[in-house]
Amino acid sequence: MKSPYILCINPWIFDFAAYDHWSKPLGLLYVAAYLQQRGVAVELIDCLDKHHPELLKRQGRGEAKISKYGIGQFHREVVPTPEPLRYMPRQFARYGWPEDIFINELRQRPRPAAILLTSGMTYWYPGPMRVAEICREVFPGVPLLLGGIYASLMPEHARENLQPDFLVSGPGEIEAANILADILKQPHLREAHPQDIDDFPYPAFDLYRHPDYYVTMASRGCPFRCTFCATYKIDEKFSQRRPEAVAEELVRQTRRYRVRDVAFYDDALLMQPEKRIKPILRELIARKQALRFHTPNGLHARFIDEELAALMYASGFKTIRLSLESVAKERRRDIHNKITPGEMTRAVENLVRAGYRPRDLQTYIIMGLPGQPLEEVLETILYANSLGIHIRLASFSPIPGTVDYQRAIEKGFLPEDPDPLITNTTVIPMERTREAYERYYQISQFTRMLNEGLKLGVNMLNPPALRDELMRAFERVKGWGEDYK
Ligand code: B12
Ligand code: SF4
Repeated sequence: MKSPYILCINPWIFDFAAYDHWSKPLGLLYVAAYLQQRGVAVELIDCLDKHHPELLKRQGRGEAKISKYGIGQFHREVVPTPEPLRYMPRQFARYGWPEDIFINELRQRPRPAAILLTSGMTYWYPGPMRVAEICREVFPGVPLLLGGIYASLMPEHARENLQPDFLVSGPGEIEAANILADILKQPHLREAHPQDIDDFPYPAFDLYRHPDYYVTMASRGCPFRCTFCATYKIDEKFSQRRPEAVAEELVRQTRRYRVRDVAFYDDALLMQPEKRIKPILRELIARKQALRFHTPNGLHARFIDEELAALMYASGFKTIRLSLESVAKERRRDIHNKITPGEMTRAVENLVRAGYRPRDLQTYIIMGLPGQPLEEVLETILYANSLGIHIRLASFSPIPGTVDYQRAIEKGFLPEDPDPLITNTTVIPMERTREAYERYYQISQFTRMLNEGLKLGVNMLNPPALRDELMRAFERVKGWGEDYK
């Protein structure tokens, strides 16, 4: 290892639930790659890495258990539930390595010149907070730079609770290089920053001992402004990369890391389809790449015409999540008219014509917005179920700076200055009572039942179908009570 070097850290997740759905600290990997490109030696500690040899030893495994398409469970240890969440009838856990594995990882390294700590969801702040505490103990005096989503959305809270030496809000490549220019006394790090999004390097997956999949972005930001979304606060402007550059990256990087699965983190991957996504997919098909694509973030279904659906099928899109949010007219107008039920139906028809089964497709439905009636959620669920597609309920997580955050405060659902912990998506924070939680829990169980029915080839809401398969599905529903403690 060259000296001096920079240590990048992806912290634990503290939550009721967490799963590796192509979950990588992509922002930190972009920052790391940018520094590497400028000659800085960089190391990574990812507390969520499932391949750590000591973790595997303790789990009694020779190798990490990886499911279909490269995803899998994080190591989980139950921890005391923080005070504001005690009423929740679920166990709180730390996801990722046991703490001592992390401390040993730090201790066996030479002292870094700086630590670059990233942060995810705002309500996951206990993770970066604990990492910051430990880093200060093991490496006192080493400058700590904090960036990422929590740092971008709640900079004041982060400053107060983590006390980083530097906090970067928003895109971090250039900012981090400028700060490190002084720390490392390398003035060249301030110079020649690219203007074009395609001149930034690929994310530094070389820092992983064993990548199970690759993650990238073909664009940054989003041109929409949905009332519950804070994307505009993280990336103010919407920019898309050149299709040739994206296709080249996918070919090169998946060969380099020997992976077939690729997740796109874009907020608006399908915008301007003729100029962007279609040429990317045509190029990949022409180059005969046997890749599998996943879009954990929702897609704008209105752009999926017959041609795009066919290209998605031919190029290997396997996980397709379409943003629906709500069928209610007023809601749709309010959250930005980004999709109508008619457009959703057409997108599903096009995808089915291209070769997908409806149950291969998934849709996001939002629930728990301030003042949103439960009937609206149920109506949307019924509509999505009539299309035969898998439903993913996304419960509202109020984010500072958004219209719905303000509304939640005005309607008295949220205090003026809430602990971000109570904005956790699992909490259904609008009415913080066990009864409210149970109502929403029932909706989610109902949805699971519909989804389970689709897997069995049964539409649960179609009475003639209520036969043996339905009874089998009910048996499985009973089993789900297990995680409701
Ligand atoms: C991909 C994504 C997901 C993925 C998974 C992400 C993951 N890593 O696990 C999936 C689809 C699973 C997901 C789920 C959810 N998400 Co989401 N997601 C995103 C998204 C689109 C991109 C995040 C990302 O990685 N960006 C890519 C990189 C390049 O950006 P970045 O991390 O910000 O990094 C840059 C800077 O921050 C900085 N930086 C980063 N680290 C560091 C470190 C240092 C030291 C420095 C200097 C700089 C720096 O530099 C980087 C490069 O410029 C964001 C929106 C957005 N545009 O950010 C929402 C977002 C983070 N998600 C959000 C929400 C609401 C959710 C859900 C709650 C939705 C729901 N209701 O179910 C769930 C929660 C899941 C859970 N388990 O709790 C919110 C934030 C919520 C919050 N309270 O924090 C966001 C902001 C979108 C929104 N609606 O406003 N999400
Ligand atoms: S379309 Fe998606 S990313 Fe864009 S503002 Fe709406 S919710 Fe956010």
